[in-house]
Amino acid sequence: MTPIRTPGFLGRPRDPDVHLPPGQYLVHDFPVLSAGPTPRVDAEDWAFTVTTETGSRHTWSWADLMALPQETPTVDLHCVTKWSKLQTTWRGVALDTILARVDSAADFVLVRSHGGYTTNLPLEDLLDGQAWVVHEYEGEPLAAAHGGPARLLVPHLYLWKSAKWVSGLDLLTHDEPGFWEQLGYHEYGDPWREQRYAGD
Ligand SMILES: Nc1nc2c(c(=O)[nH]1)N[C@H]1C(S)=C(S)[C@@H](COP(=O)(O)O)O[C@H]1N2
Ligand SMILES: [Mo]
Repeated sequence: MTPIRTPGFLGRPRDPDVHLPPGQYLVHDFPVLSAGPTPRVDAEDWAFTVTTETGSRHTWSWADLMALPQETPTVDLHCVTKWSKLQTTWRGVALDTILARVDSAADFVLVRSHGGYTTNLPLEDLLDGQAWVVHEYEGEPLAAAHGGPARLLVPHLYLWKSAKWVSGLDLLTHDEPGFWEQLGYHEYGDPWREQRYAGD
């Protein structure tokens, strides 16, 4: 399994404050933040489509996703609204695995969700064990409110990058702002550098 390199997971002291990026506070519940209604997507109908910069499309069904090697990352979550939740455990497939057979020279990604939500990030932030398409949370199927049947998990960036009800990726040669990024949130969103809004 790919080593997990999420800040706050490996080799850090036990003092909880050390795990908290600037301006964040700890929560022990799991808040739900959604910009619209929860789309109801059945696993049987779920599919994940990667479209490359040349227009070639690769699609994974739910069965395809389940047949890929699964990982169980334990990571910290940091929401731009200032709550952080430590040591959450998920199950899913690394983007390294999903993108291994996709030929692309793209540098940027626009992530797409059922319901129309989008978010953008550099392609390299999805690779090297930094991101997963997850379908279980703490040993249970992922609840619809938290993005079930499957969501993106990119824990080293603010949680708005972790698109719920994920439906695919557009691999792009240029950066294209997503939903919150168009509304003034930071294009990258590193919690350790407190990149909340454009210009931070
Ligand atoms: N599709 C979709 N994904 C989304 C959102 C959304 O509104 N729609 N909200 C984002 C934001 S702002 C946050 S903080 C997290 C919240 O995840 P949670 O509801 O599981 O806590 O989901 C992110 N992913
Ligand atoms: Mo958020």
